[in-house]
Amino acid sequence: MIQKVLVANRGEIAVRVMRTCREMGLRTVAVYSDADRKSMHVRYADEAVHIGPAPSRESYLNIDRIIEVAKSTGADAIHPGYGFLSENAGFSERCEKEGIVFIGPGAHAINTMGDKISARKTMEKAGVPIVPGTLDPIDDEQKAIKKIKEIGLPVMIKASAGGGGKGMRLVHEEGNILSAIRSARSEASEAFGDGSVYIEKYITSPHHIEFQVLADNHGNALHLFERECSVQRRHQKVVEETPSPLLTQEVREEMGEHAVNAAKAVNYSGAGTVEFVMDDDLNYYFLEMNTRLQVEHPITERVVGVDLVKEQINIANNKKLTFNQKDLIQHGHAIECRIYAEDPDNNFMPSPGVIKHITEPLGLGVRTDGYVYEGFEIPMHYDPMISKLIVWGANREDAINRMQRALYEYKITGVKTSIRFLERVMQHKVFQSGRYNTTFIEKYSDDLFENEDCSGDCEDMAVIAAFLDYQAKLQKAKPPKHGGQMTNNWKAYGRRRIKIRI
Ligand code: MV4
Repeated sequence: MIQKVLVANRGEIAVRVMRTCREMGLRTVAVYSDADRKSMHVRYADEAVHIGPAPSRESYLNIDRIIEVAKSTGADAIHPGYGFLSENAGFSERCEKEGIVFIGPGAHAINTMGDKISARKTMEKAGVPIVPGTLDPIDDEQKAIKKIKEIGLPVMIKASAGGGGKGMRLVHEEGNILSAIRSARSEASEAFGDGSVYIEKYITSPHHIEFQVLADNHGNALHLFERECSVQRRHQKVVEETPSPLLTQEVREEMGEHAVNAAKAVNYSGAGTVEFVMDDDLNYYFLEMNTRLQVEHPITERVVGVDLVKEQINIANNKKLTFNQKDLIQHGHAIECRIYAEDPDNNFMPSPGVIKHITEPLGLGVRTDGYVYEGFEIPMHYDPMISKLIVWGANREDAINRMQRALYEYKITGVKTSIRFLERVMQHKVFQSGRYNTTFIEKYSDDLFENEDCSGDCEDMAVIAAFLDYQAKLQKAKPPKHGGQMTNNWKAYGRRRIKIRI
């Protein structure tokens, strides 16, 4: 049985994993780079070991060093979190070889799902609907053109080794087929060392719906329903919710069964996510499987009432799942907003820096998974996500209202954040209607981003800008106690729903 877990990650997910370890009575080991000496995960762990310089290649991706630390600290298991080594089949295998439990699936599942062509073949065999297209890499350009004419334009050329949008080319016109194939191929060779590409019919304006699955090492697999992840920008998710406002109970059950079959087809172990694209008529197709715990896992935890990290650890201990599919129901509604240290009104430019003040929302139905504190400097070397705000409500409307309340309470100064942008998403009629797809942010960018054109609001804006300027001057002269100096500014922002640029 696992006694001590090394968490091969940083930031909020490292803290998240260690919280469950603490509840389960397990000892924890943090690893950290030069840039993370003062990171929360280092303080939270029972022990922390420095593993190298800031660049992840030399620290959080350094397999030899991480294994060495597991051995020197006597950790008997490694949790990889998400990103970094979490979907590295070689790392999973290496852990096994070294007699360390990898809290995640085996190399076979990671490899099969990591290669999109082998994933499509495996899903086809398992009866999981895949996007119409090819099941083999393109080896002859003329045959590819013929095939694309059969499928019908538009199509996507995708890298087999890709995922998350890399090595993808959309083709609308016959004349662009060859250049799309060639550029996807060269981008894939460059990025993944594998230039294999294949063809898929393009699903226009799709919804992104994913299913959480759990599978133990005794042949039991089940799903924990869906997450709707269509609010995204450039393949970066921004808001996730569950249940999906789009699904019917019938389609939900059908997709859930397919997700379980996908997991079984690769002899999956642990927590995984099966991604689908869906059109407005609820036609859905397998896209890929993520063989890790995902960023947005907490909304599932809240609505289904399961600690996914605890399940991962129990499964890694070869325990059987303690519940059946029919034991699981979706209770109420949960939404997650990702809070980034970036400026949404300046093309989401990362805004690293020192957190000057932070007040996190609390109260009924609110969870924050974060890792920063006052005085902490957000390193520029890693993903700029500061925290995740997760709320629960008895129904979707209550959850949206609660999210707006929580975003109102959230105060961070020192770095720019996406909080105000998220408030605009929550207030948007199309988001509130539940009838949005992956084109939402782009399509409604005029409503969601601040811009120079403030039309009728110009006068209000000038008044408030002057007020804020006056406040700023006051603060410089006499800094108030408790860092509460921004309160009035936030109220001014929050109550006047106008576009303002200072
Ligand atoms: C697609 C698609 C439409 N048709 N494939 C984007 C990331 C990668 N996981 C696959 N992606 C897509 N593949 C076909 N055949 C649309 C997307 C897509 C998308 C998918 C999920 C979530 C957000 C997205 C945003 C744009 C495009």
